[in-house]
Amino acid sequence: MNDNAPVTVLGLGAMGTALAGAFLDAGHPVTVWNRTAGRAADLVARGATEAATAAEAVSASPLVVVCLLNDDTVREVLDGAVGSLAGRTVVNLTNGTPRQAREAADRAAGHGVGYVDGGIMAVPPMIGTPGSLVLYSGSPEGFHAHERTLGALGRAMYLGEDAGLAALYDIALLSAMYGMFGGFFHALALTGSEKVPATEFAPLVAPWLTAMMAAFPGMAEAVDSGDHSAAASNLAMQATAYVNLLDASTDQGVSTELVEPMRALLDQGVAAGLGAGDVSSLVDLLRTAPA
Ligand code: FVH
Repeated sequence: MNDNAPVTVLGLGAMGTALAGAFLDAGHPVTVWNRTAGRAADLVARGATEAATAAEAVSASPLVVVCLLNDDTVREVLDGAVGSLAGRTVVNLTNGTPRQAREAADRAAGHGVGYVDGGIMAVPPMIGTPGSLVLYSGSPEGFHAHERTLGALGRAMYLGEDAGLAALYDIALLSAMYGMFGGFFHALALTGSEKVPATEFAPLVAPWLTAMMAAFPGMAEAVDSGDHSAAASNLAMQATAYVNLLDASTDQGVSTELVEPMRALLDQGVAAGLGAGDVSSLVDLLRTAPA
């Protein structure tokens, strides 16, 4: 596909609007559709064509990028346009689960549609900038035919033919993000209990987390090898110190709901005889079903 390949975008929320804008900036003819009329005005002023129905929008391009609220919404909209979809590639950038992505790929295959699932690791203002990463998996033909066009959105990483992989990576990265947010919010509640302004404390957090993140590669190696014996800060010591985090929170009038689960997991690690090793062994305890 060349730089002028037409693209259709279904869904003009904050993200869909950013995606359509990036395609326009890259010189693509863009057709857009949104359930609620009126959200396309700025894009139309920039050169996009607004379709009256999803089916009409789909008919305009070989590549159909979908960015709607959730999987139910995607199913509803694509079902309504199914007569126009055969022979086209759908790239679904709506957040969802691996199971939903695999089911969508199966449904698409049944209608002769190439299906690529995606996970956007960016917020709308980042789309089209070097900091934007978009994960893809699913139809290799569909992805490679449109890889250059999709490059307008940010760095494109193709994870393989299994349509569920992009959603798996996406959800895993979001899990890491929400864990970080949870820790940050708890820390601000603690310091705030003594009237420390959040703006005064917050600048200490990023350098501390950055220093701790240096341990990630070693922990990942330990998880892959199953050898958690190399521990600069052993699990049993951390389980003991962690009690202070909970006690201090209670003393300061701060809820422990965000930090309790880690205490339970550390205690489980000690009970399982993992105390002398690294905390990376806790990953194994989180697996409740065979991988
Ligand atoms: N925004 C972000 O920071 C994140 C970044 C990572 C990826 N997510 C996911 O992207 C999907 C869309 O997110 P969004 O930010 O565009 O969301 P909204 O601004 O709320 O827009 C929602 C669009 O979905 C349409 N919609 C909702 N329900 C229906 C329906 N029943 N039928 C048809 N369309 C529907 C809605 O249309 P309207 O309300 O304007 O008529 C918007 O176009 C999402 O999966 C994020 O998790 C974003």
